[in-house]
Amino acid sequence: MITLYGVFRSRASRPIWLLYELDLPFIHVPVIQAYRLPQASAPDAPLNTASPEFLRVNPLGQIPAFVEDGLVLTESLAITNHIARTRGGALGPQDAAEAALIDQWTLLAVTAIEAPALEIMLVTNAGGDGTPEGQAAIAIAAERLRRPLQRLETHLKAHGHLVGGRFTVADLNLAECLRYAQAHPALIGEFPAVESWLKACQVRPAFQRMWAARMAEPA
Ligand SMILES: N[C@@H](CCC(=O)N[C@@H](CS)C(=O)NCC(=O)O)C(=O)O
Repeated sequence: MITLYGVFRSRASRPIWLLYELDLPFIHVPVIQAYRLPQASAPDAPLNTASPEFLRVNPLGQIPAFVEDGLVLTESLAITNHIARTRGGALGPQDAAEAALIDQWTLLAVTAIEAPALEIMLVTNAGGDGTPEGQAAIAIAAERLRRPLQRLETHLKAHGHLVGGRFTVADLNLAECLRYAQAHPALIGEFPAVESWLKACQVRPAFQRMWAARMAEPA
């Protein structure tokens, strides 16, 4: 049985979305980020990323973490790709070429998309879009995203999805990294194929289920 550590309001959303897609049972341990707690080391603090018990699972002190049959994985997209490869059905690779393409889009997601998209979300959530410094930071992050987004736009216009003309774990991985940039709707609107693909990913019942659970969790 899979054990997945991490609250919904974290990158645990990625494997949880996939587990819901595949209807796979798992034990969910809602470990929370230590920095979100007033006193992570207090005796009555909930299980968190600085708890000794969790550090025995992931010494890096980050969520998500995945444990199954002695295999421990502590990178969200390594977790999704492993699940997809081993029991993903149509959401996983059907041959070596698809496996390579899924790796390619996953790596693009984490190297070219995630950091600037996250910057946009963090600055916006902190109210920085109302200050000149914040606006400048958002403009720089948006500019960093335009080249990979143009690459995606061209690909999605031609193929509809990232790999194999169907929804796969590659779409899930990339949609989750790009989600942070939705705090800048005008930027996403510059790329209509990306915008409608993202919408299609996020209306999937498994995403909606994950999102409802996330929204129900205290902020
Ligand atoms: N590259 C890692 C990043 C994991 C990560 O940064 N997790 C955050 C929550 S989304 C965390 O645990 N932060 C707590 C900390 O770094 O102290 C992944 O994708 O799994």
